[in-house]
Amino acid sequence: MTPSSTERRLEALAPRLKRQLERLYGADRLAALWPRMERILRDRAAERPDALAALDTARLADPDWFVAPDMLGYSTYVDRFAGTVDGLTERVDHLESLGVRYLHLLALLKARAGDSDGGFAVADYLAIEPRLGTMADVERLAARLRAGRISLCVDLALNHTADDHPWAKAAQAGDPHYRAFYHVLGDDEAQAYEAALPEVFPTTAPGNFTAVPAMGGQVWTTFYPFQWDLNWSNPEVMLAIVDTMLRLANHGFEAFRLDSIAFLWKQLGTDCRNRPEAHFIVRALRAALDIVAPATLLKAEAIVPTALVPPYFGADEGADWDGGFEPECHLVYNNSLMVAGWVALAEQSATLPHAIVEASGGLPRGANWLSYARCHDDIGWGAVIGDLAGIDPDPVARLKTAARFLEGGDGSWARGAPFQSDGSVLHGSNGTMASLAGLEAATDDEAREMAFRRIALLNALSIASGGLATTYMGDEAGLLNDTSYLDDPERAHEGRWLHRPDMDWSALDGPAARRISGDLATLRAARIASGGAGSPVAIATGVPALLGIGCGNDRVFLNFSDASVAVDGLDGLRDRVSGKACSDTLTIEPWGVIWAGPA
Ligand code: OTU
Repeated sequence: MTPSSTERRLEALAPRLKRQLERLYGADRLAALWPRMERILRDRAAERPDALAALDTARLADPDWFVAPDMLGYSTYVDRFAGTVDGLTERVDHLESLGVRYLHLLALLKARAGDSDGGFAVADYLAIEPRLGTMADVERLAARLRAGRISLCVDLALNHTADDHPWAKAAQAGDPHYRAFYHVLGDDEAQAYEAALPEVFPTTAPGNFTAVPAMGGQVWTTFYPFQWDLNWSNPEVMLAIVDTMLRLANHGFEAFRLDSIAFLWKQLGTDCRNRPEAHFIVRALRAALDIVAPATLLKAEAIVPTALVPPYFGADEGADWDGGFEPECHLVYNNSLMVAGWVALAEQSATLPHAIVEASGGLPRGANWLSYARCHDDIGWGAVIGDLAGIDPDPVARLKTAARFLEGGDGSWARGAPFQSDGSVLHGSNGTMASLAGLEAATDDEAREMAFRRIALLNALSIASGGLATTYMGDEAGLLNDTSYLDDPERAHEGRWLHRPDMDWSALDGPAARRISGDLATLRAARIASGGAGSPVAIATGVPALLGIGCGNDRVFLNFSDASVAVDGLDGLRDRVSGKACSDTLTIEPWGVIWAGPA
């Protein structure tokens, strides 16, 4: 990087960054803060390796580079996939065979000793988990991936550190500088906040505070007691995290998954989620990244009600600001679409995904959804209550019915399990894609065929909706629920391990893997042929179980029912799934997909 290109970007984008910092910390504090921020930006820019600076230049010239029909992703724990980082480097060919262009590695950074919430209790943001390898190994992996046009993504869990992170340890040792990195409250104050706070893990980590004698009060712990929420109202946290993020970008990470990003700002009397200041923080991070490492993507993980999700792409700041649109994240998980797909499968109705596809349009330039059918977390049902409220007078009852079905209720082909509930309240459900879709329970060829179709149906929803469609490790092979976590005292309490099996490399040659991966390849090829990526378009079908999505030049129809349905008006088109010409009235088989494009 020539110093002048950083300086040019600094000059152009400093107003954006300053504006957000001023809103968060006030003009007085900004004056002292800014020279320190500038120093971090310049120092990290000076360290940026040439290969990454070249990527910056290339991507600035092509800001939509990741909104592409062939942009498919993969997400995995390193150890469960390949043991170590080096082991993973040797398996990149598997990712290439799937056409993956984006790889999200979970639990890569050094985690807390003992239970670490699957790596989401980070003990050192700048070190690799020692069991997995070293930063040098990761740099080699990143270079190998880059050569194969695969962007490496790492989690940045910015809401909390582990209780054994050096900052937390210094705080416990009485260092006032680091104590102020966290929220320490008196009992009454904590109780006053608690009154308006929901719980993320009500059964395994009830409440949002943990009494820590060494801290002399209640430490804010939204998730597990060993995950200490950072106090973002302290500008020192902002400086430390910007510096950390830019250092990681210089190691070759091309994307950051901003974990639990909705939780960053606390405000008494509110649920402390999705606060305006949380958005200002993300805008500040984005501006810093755009100055120093503009090749790098930000991805928001905001598992919140549908209507509150699009703001994580950014917003127009309005008349008092001539800067116009303030970007936040390039990518945002389309959690609601994922949830809606499973609801549709359970209730054999496309009503909910239709509503979510409609709500998913109109993306800004240089932005896309991250779409997916499953991930390492549970399927949390709450996010779509608002969408269903417009469709059903009792959305919670309706979602409970869908959840119970997927959890294996009477006569169900699904084999899931309730998460953080005994099944009587609405929270989340666990299970691998294959087990939830019916493969585990299938005892004959007919049932297996239906399970394969349901898996392809949800993969089609993810791919046809135009997002960066990401497969969770093992789902391409149809891996089933893994109950071995119950024998491990550190994991037995955490039901999400049910769907985090070890990769079964021998299964890749088996019939399930060949069928599922084959269907994935067909869908990928169809999307590439359609030219579609980015904002999805909902197509009304008039048939309750039939979802229609416009993808590029094509129209995709997904049959969410165990009965055949007919679709008209496709004469002259070709179905990219079967390869056959479409007749005027076409029958879509149970759980089938038709991807109709120009012949
Ligand atoms: C994220 O998820 C991670 O994906 C989880 O694996 C972590 O446990 C958690 O953060 C803490 O770091 O609330 O908005 O219900 O959906 O915990 C993000 C389970 C989150 C997840 C939820 C979550």
